[in-house]
Amino acid sequence: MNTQKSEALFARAQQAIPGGVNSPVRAFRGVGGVPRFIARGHGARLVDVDGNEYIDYVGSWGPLILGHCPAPVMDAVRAVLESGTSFGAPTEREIELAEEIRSFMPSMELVRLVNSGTEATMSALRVARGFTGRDLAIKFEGCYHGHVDSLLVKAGSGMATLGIADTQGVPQSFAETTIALPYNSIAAVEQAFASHGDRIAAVIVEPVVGNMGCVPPVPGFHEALRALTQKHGALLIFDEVMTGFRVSPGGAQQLYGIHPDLTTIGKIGGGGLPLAAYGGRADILSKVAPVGPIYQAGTLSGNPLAVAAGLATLRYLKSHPEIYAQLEARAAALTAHPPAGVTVNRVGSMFTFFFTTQPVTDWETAKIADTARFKAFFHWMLEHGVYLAPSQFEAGFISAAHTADDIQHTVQAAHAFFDQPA
Ligand code: HOZ
Repeated sequence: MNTQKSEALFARAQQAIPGGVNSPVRAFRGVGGVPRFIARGHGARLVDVDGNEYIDYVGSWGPLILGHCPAPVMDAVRAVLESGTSFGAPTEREIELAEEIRSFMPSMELVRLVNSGTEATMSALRVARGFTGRDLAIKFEGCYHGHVDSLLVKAGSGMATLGIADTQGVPQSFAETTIALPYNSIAAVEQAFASHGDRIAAVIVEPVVGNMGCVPPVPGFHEALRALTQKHGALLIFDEVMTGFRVSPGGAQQLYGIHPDLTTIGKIGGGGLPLAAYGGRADILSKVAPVGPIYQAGTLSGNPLAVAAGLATLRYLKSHPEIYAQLEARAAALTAHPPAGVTVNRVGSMFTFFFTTQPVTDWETAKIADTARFKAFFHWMLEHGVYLAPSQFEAGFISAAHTADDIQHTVQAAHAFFDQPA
């Protein structure tokens, strides 16, 4: 496979951009080699600058549930483009998007639009602290909620991939506001509440983890979080940046029947443009400025192009509910027969092939995966035209643009890897 142009661009990028990338997970550090510089995408395909084409299971790390360049989204963005790119003043479509989000997730009684998942979780946590008057937050090891200072404790995604246990640059006093517990351990949460119950503002959780690879909740986990937070006067924050509109139209909260106090969304909600949101109970969101004393703001919040893309995506999903059955079928076909030595985790169209024989239920069980073997697998798949996330500790995503043939090609390529003589 010719990668000359990517190689040249990567060398040049490193002279101008830290590590040559604008987000660490893009740098292929977990797998080695040269990241592919992308020229364009169409449907389920990515094309790099050397003209190599790949079936894309990254989907911009989750947003592209309709694939690359879906006509309804492209048309919607084109239609608003000529009216102006930013006003810093309210527009009617922002209301429409907030209403649309609420129709998918009724727990989001009031919704504030922001620009990124990080902003959404940062703001939700501030609101939880402001509302409860408490400082501590429980998060789970291997979950990643963006690069919010106090949430970068035992975080997944790029932190897990790069082996950065606790980032520098976060004051100790910020990190001390976070209690990091093993995912899926109800006992650990009970114990934390028993010790610090009256100081805990919130529990923030990826209701299906995507950021240590895909790790589903065990039965009863979310119910326990709901009950314990309610009992102790803390708020339950579902970080649905990845799962929102993905694992079901109404996200994980619909799938598991949980009513969180606050929710963060992003990715699909922005239709591939920079948009995210936080929202939840009206009595809590009513404490946010300008109605209340908790401050949060943004020049580009509710950006017209991003709002148009998000709205078009959500409306398309709403008018084509059959997409979810198709995603389920394609994902089931992709993950049906994992090779020996591989554990597959999947919820809807989120999946991870873990290179371990043990069930993966938390960071302790995820991190024992054979990352050297994953690395060989990743490059094999790339050579065979399949673009997976360049880390063992990330989820893969299927879009409505993936065909049965795409899945078959991917399965065949994967099995060919495992069929090689040792
Ligand atoms: N949540 C995504 C990765 N797990 C974000 C992508 C990024 O960090 O660039």
